[in-house]
Amino acid sequence: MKGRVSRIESKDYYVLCDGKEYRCVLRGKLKLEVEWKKDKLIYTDLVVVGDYVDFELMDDGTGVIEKLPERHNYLSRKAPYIKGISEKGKRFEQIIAANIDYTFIVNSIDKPKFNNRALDRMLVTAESCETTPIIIINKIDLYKKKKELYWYELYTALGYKVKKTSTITGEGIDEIKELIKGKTSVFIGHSGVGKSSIMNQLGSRINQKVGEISRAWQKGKHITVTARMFELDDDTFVIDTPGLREIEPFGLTREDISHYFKEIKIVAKDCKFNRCTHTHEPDCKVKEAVEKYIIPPERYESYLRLIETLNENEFY
Ligand SMILES: Nc1nc2c(ncn2[C@@H]2O[C@H](COP(=O)(O)OP(=O)(O)OP(=O)(O)O)[C@@H](O)[C@H]2O)c(=O)[nH]1
Ligand SMILES: [Mg+2]
Ligand SMILES: [Zn+2]
Repeated sequence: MKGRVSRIESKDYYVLCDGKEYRCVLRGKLKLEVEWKKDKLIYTDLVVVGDYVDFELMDDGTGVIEKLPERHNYLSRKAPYIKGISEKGKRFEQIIAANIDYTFIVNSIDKPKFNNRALDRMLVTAESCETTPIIIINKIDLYKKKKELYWYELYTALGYKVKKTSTITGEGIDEIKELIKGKTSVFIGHSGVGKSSIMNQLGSRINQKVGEISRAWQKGKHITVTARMFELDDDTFVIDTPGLREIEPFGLTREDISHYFKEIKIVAKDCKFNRCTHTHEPDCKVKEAVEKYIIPPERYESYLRLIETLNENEFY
């Protein structure tokens, strides 16, 4: 039978097939095939949420996954340091979910405060994994000013799709429902920004646990702990994920990073040096454009931070 992995609990893989969820395990030999990799983080990436799998149904109603799935694409990040697993100076890749069309990057206008640096890292992550990012600015009910929201204008002007939402007033939710039709969408963002709250409004059968009113984000308490996929109709899937403290792109070089900052890429071709990093070089058109506010200084700061983290733990 064919299905799609909706959640993973230790060694159990739950697979959606014809509206039913089957509890499956991996065929033993699948694990042997990759045992030489030894690393636990890679091991957990054998089968991930969003994978299409073949499974054999047993008499007791559970299933066995027969072979490793092929992926159209997947959203991944640099795995965090874990003592005893990460080798010195080396960071592994950790897959968040597979076969993704849209990566919804959820931010809140307040509680927790809007974090543009984190948003920029998530944008690079989403685009480098060949998924289309869509920015959500949630908790818009907390924004009382008359003038248009600065961040909404900034990211819209950069060419990104940006949606303002509130799960309290319902603003923007219908637009999200429209966008997700016929697609697989994953929702990422820091803890407490409202990913699960939005998810609960997308389908009547979705009932994800939500943080206590205005407390969860203050304590840095993570309400959602594992990724979970829901089927809204035959070809519409949404995936809720735990609020990760850090989402950094995996496996990118400096050149790659400037490539994903569109506004930097455009002016960078006129820099004096071909391999200009736009940090210390003379005649750098990027730095000039920042001074003239053609490139938003906040974006340039994000770019510099990303380049810095690359220097700290690069293994290319
Ligand atoms: N004011 C306001 N509060 C909201 C809105 N959406 C969610 N919240 C509140 O924000 C808190 C966190 O919401 P969650 O949906 O649990 O956040 P999450 O992003 O899923 O958090 P994790 O699962 O920890 O990653 C809850 O108390 C929600 O009630 C909104 O649009 N406006
Ligand atoms: Mg959640
Ligand atoms: Zn330059």
